[in-house]
Formats: sequence, structure tokens, C-alpha cells
Amino acid sequence: MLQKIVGILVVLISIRLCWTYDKFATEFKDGNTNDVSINTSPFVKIGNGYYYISLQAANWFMAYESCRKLRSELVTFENSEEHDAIQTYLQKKGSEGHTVMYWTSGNDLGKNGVHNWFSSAQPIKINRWAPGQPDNYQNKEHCDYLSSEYQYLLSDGRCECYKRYICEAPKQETISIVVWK
Ligand SMILES: [Ca+2]
Ligand SMILES: [Ca+2]
Repeated sequence: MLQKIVGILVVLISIRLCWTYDKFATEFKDGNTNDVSINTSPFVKIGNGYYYISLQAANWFMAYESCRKLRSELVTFENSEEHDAIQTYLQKKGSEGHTVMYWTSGNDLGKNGVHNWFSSAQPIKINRWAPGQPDNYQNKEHCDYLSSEYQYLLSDGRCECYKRYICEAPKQETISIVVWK
């Protein structure tokens, strides 16, 4: 009798133990770690990021709205390498013989003289300003752009002016899911 009870207990404990293993496991990694082929249009890969380089012009606010419609933000340069990769891309692309300017998310609309990236609220730390910029010319310049005239370095300009713009896509993340077949 005792043996039977012990036997039943062992079976029950075994079943209980079986229930404890993971039914599935997940793993999160930055980027497209398996280089899975996905359609990134209208964003193009530049350096480690994906960007939309507009051909049409808009004021800074409309430019931001256009990026939001693409579920992205006006570009933010977290480091000088990101700026330099885009600068090189734009220089290779050429400016078709005239000055071309692109809005970024940088501005000092919140506090005059304090330039932050609007997408992250972080200060602009990269040393990539054009000579003498930002100068808030005539006390009317609060939005930051890149200009072919200054090797695509940053300048502050009037937010209501029409310029092209660069949207930055969200970062990619790879999620792996392991399941029992
Ligand atoms: Ca960025
Ligand atoms: Ca300026």
C-alpha cells in the first residue's frame, strides 16, 4: 500500500516537474542581427541607421509632421559619426549645382540659446556647427539644418523657411522566439 502511495506521489511529482520547463523563450537584440531581408522603403541605410532624404521642401514644423506620418522623427545626431556618415552621403549625392538645405530635429525653441534634439530632448553635443553658428541672426533663428553651402554642417535658421528634411527611422530590434515543436 505504502509502495503504491509512494509510486503515485512520484508520478505526480514527475508531472509537476514536467510543467515547470519553459514553454517558450524569447531573446531581444539590437539591430537586424540575422540580416533578414525586409523592405525599408522609403528609408535608405546610411551608416548604422535608416533615413528618408526628402526632395520636397517644408517649414520645420511641417517637416516634422511629414516624418511623423512615416512613423519617424526629424534626424537626430547622437554622435559625430552619425552626422559624418550622412554628410558623406549627401556630398556624394551632390547638390545639383545649387544650395541644398535639410532640417534636423535640433532647435532652441524651448529655451533661447539652448539647442536640443527634439526627438530625444538631449542637448546637441556634437561639434559639427558651421563656422560662427548658431548665431540666431536677427534673433529669428531657432531651428537647425544642414546646408551644402557649409559642407552639411549645422546652422540655425528661421523655422518658417522652407527646406528639405531628413527623417530618421526607429532603431531595429530582432526578437527571437524559441518554442517546442
Ligand atoms: Ca540618430
Ligand atoms: Ca544662423
